[in-house]
Amino acid sequence: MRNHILSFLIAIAAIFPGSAVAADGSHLWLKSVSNTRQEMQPTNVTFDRKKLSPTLNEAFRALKGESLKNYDIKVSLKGPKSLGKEGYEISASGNKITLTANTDIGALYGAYTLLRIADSGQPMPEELVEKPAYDLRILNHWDNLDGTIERGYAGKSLWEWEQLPDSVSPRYEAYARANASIGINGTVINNVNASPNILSDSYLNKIKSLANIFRPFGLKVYLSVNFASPMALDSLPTADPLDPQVQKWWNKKADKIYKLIPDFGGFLVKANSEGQPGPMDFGRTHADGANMLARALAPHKGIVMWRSFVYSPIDADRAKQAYMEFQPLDGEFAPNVIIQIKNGPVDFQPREPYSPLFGAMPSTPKMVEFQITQEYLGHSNHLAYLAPMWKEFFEYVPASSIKAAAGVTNIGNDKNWTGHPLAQANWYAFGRLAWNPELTSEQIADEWLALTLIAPTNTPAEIRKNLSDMLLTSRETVVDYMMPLGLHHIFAFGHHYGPEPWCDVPGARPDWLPNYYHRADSAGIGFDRSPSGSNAVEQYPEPLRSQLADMDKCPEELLLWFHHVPWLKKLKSGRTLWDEICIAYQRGYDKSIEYQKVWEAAKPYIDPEIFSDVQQRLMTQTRDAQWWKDACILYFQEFSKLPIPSEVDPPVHTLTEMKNINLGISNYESPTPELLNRNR
Ligand code: BDP
Repeated sequence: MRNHILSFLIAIAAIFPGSAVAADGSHLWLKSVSNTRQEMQPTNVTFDRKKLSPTLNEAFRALKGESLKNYDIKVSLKGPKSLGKEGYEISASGNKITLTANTDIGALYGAYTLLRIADSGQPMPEELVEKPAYDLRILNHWDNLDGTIERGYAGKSLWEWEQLPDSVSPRYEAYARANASIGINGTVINNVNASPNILSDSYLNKIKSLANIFRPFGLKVYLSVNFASPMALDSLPTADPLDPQVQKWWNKKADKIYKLIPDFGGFLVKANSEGQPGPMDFGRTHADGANMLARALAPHKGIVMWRSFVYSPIDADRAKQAYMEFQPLDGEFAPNVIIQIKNGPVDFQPREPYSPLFGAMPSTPKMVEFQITQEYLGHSNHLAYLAPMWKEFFEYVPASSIKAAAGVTNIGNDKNWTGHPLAQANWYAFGRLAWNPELTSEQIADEWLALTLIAPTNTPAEIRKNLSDMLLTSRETVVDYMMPLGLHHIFAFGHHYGPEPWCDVPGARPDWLPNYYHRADSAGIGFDRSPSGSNAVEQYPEPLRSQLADMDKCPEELLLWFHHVPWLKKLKSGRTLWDEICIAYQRGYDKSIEYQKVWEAAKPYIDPEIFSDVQQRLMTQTRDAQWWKDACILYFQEFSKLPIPSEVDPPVHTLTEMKNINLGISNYESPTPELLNRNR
């Protein structure tokens, strides 16, 4: 009997990589980091240093990983200057590997790379030289001090503020390690809708203890700050950035922070946006506000990330507003200010064109803000692998034209960190792309699959290929069943989960309501942003501007973003717009069913707990895809008055049923499967 159990366990271990550790997703892609600290006895890993820093000790742990045990690894900290602060060089011949870096953190990044290569079953490269594309690769947590997370769908905040600084969760270190292993080197730990209290002495002491844990992993702490903090915390009569008392307050605050956290990174600011205070409350500009904070941080080498997510109605088209507010300020910002711009001009929609602001401020450092958490992509109920979306951005915005990349994280205190087990791939992909935007979505998906879900050596190639295709097509699938052909923002009010193209909330800002965006009427559908409409295309450079402005040349995936198109307009396929819309909803729905089949076929190779978790979520996704399809087709049909094409399944719900769905959840909650069941 014992033998049977033993051989069963061995068989399991062969199927599930690293299954000596819990297969609940908590280890992310790092199942095989060793617990060994540097030993006195001879080892296959040696350093050209006697004493290892905490960072090098971490490198040691990575290099002692099971899959590297047959290699003889030498680490040298005498690398060429050209490797910079974070780069490394790997050379391998037979079972001998040399890892060279200038710095401890460079060696740590190299160590994780070696582990990744070995763990994912790739061949050791003879020569590999790596340097990150950006000096700053940073996560943005939208975590509130009460433990809730704005737009978070994986539990509560990781930060246990009540217990800090005296007691620290082991997850803080695991979090830092996971980030370092994919090259992330900064974290803004609190919500951009920032509580002034984050800058109070009591919180700064708690943050210090987090920073101490993150430091060996090269992960710097940054804070979102409330622009009116001097008024809220110390009753100053104003937060006017040109007032010397206000400047003094921030200078003192910065000095205090750096005393506690000498390598503190800097501030992230959401100002004069969605009710947040800012310099414009005092008749000043974004540049006045950002530069005042920049002056306080400059002596300590800190930076200000100033967000451009603003949309005061200075034009009838929300998509134009950030550009209009910021472009005139080009060149006015201090050198340690970076403007943080969302990838698209509106707000993290399933598909947006790139924000034209990226091309409009040549004399200002800029960084992109991606959203990893799936606020507008089915929360943690839907599969949407986002690397293809971010790669699409880089097709338009040269990676070299920006200075940094930020990702609004999808991490919470759920055991598996991200709610949907496959959403871990998005955290992973963000880190990998911020390090190297040249990587392909496929490379990253395959790496992640091999490191987490499936053991390459035991999983048939066809299964691996189907899982990889499932990830790679998943974002387009969501676009298809939610908002095809450039439709955008037709979500339910507030929680942004399901469809509500009909939504009308008396008194709400018009640009928070779907019909502001889809503009369906008897003539057609879509937002005319061509010269005959809002002329938002004007903000794009030629020749793209003319292409976008022309209904016949505009990329079809963005058609309804830029044009109000007649229902019967013939598209490239030869079909009418109406038919294409219906077919896209069908295609998205069909794909969601295909994913269930792909998943089912992979069952023998996937850990059972993860298998059934994902299976449940894929079922929810299909149900939601049906909801989106029926709701949108039936609603838009009221305007088009055209029949649903024969290749599209007839709706299974009535429009009235769809309109009656009321999830009864707040802005920041995600509906549970039970709730979705009850409602349909
Ligand atoms: C929107 C979110 C809102 C955020 C805002 C922001 O709905 O919760 O506060 O973006 O980025 O997407 O500031």
